[in-house]
Amino acid sequence: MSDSDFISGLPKAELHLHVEGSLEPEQMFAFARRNRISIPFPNVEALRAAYSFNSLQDFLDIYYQGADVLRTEEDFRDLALAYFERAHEDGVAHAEIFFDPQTHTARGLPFGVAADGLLAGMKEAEAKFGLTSKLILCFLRHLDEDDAFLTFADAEPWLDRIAGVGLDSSEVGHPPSKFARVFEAAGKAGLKRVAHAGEEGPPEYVLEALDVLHIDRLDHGNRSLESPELVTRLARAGMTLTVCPLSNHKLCVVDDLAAHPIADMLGHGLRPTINSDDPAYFGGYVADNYRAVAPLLTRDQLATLARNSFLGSFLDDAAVTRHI
Ligand code: ES4
Ligand code: ZN
Repeated sequence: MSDSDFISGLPKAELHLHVEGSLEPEQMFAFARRNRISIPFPNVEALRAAYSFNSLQDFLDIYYQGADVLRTEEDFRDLALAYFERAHEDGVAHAEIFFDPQTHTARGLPFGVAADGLLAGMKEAEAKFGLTSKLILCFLRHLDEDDAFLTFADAEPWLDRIAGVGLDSSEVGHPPSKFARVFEAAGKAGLKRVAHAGEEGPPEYVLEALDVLHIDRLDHGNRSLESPELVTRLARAGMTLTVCPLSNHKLCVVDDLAAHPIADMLGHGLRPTINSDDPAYFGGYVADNYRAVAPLLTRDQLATLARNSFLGSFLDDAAVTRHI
């Protein structure tokens, strides 16, 4: 069996997926047409050609602009369902997806347009593909904590359908400690907590995510490897890292996929998983991300990464056992 078939056939969970980052250029044009909005690119090819980034901020600028075509519940439902269909083809049995409500409420959309649309897509994906999912509300860290609290208040009627909170957007200059109080409130409300840390930011930001935000899972975490003490701590805690190889390459977090630290992470006793982050922007869905690092790994290690994805999920123990 080829590596590629082996990878597609591995049952896996996807734990780091920004649903707005699954908006394909073709879909962007289709939503723009249906909502009668113009896009500042003449066609799909020109848009795709703009997907060349030197940093996280370079990417975020175009990503927030792209999300402007999402206007209705149906848009969010269609977006989610298209992602789940593609993920299902890659052998994804369970997905925990991020959304950025502030990107949408700042444009005047009520919180429920995104939330109800995504929840409808999630329900349909379970019925159609048997693919289960959970929804994670991400706070934009370039905005202040008061704005995050307003968003958390908006989310109140939906909290029974939201598994956790996360923290994303521009990392450097916006340390996890900026969101200490809103993460504490989310914890008290019984939500799981995750945060992007150590993507571009230093190991100290990962420490803050652990000690101040009390995270249940670490998104990216690459720069943890610069601190042996932190690596030991993450390994001892059994902390799951949601690693995104194609994203790391496209955003220049790693210079060369052949030098991706995924094998080191496994070697140090960490619990990494493989994920696609923003597949429409970074050139591949989850199986493509496994394929990107497959030359660095044995088949046993690839299977360990897939198993880690269920162990690190927010599924209950019985469901995890059914999957692994
Ligand atoms: C993101 Cl790769 C990445 N990092 C931080 N925030 C994000 N939002 C969407 N993709
Ligand atoms: Zn991300």
